[in-house]
Amino acid sequence: MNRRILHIDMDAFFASVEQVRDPSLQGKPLIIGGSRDDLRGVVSTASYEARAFGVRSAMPLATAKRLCPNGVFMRGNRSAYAEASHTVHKILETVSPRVQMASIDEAYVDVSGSQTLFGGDCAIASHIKSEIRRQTGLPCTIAISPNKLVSKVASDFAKPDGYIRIAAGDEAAFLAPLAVEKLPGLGPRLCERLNALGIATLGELAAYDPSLLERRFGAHAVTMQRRARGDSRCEVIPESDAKSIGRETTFAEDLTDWEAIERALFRLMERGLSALRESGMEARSVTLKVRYTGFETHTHAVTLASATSVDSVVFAAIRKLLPKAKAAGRPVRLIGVTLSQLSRGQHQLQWVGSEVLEKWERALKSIDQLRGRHGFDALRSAKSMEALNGRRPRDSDQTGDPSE
Ligand code: TTP
Ligand code: MG
Repeated sequence: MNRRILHIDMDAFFASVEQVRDPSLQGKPLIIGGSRDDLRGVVSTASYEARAFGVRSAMPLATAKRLCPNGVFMRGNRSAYAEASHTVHKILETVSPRVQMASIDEAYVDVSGSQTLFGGDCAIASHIKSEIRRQTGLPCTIAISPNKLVSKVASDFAKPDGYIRIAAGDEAAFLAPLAVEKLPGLGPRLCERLNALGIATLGELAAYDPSLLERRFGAHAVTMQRRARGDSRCEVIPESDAKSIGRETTFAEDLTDWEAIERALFRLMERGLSALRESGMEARSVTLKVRYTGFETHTHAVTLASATSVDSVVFAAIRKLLPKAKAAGRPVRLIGVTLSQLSRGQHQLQWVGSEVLEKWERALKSIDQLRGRHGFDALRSAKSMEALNGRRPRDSDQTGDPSE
């Protein structure tokens, strides 16, 4: 089947919402994140007029003030952004039921089945863009290609207020002239190493001798080259499809050593949480599953105060469940963890004004990127790291219904 995946990203989202709320701000350099005198804050986003002065997201407000002394500075209004995001989500669902909100202002839509109804990619994009303008007044950029990866890169390329379409078979040619930095998952350090090999563009990366690349980057080289050619098979996962994310492992022999069991458990949790963040979601419920010798299986669940994808919060919750599992005093055959009561992207609303959470988000994001590049074991918490030194258990991943 000819897959067509749409990626949409709102332009200068928070700033654009403010410009609609107060039209006198239109055409002005607008900086969201804090007041002009806020010495400690950072820029959430800036209007394209402010970007012309070099202002960027995550930059200290003090720097933004220096670069753009005549800019308008504002703290921002979370509920207005949430409302606009919700309206966009609803509009996207009128085009296809397969909508995955990837962040507050970004989504993927599988429009493969909507082609005949709307009359093709251009008609779909044009319908969405004009409906969003009509209902919210906001500009956005849309890309449609055979997969999520190429569409994500392409929409960035077409910003602002743009539309771009990449036909099946043209993925590699589209990516070829772009700098390696443009491919999600290739961070600055890795790009430096690629540049040092004389690889500056994605075309050069795709054409590089695979065995030489593998010598430098290990097994990850294959994935890197595949992605550089625009080959990616990730599915669009609508919120309603993902009810839980579970990870479990069966030990080669039944274990009584709880130190070893816990190490395996923490490793599984890291993997589950990483998958959760990758799909842009958060969990409110954590379930510990233990199967003892003889197949008797117990589950212990805890509901968190609020949904999260932050490792330390989930680790703390599961630690409280461990004494119950140990109390049985029996050898353990299988251990597992399930994250459920999933919701999408709520944490991003808390970005405004929560510096601590923002730092966590960034740290976890860069960890996930490193894992994407060098394999999951590239970065591990000290606790789960020790699991590698012992036997390597058989892990299994499941995403499905928690009631199974
Ligand atoms: P982005 O889509 O990355 O940025 P943007 O929509 O402002 O601009 P564009 O897509 O046109 O390049 O992020 C969406 C919103 O998320 C952004 O408007 C504000 C918020 N945000 C932060 O609060 N801090 C950040 O560091 C980033 C990158 C975004
Ligand atoms: Mg955006």
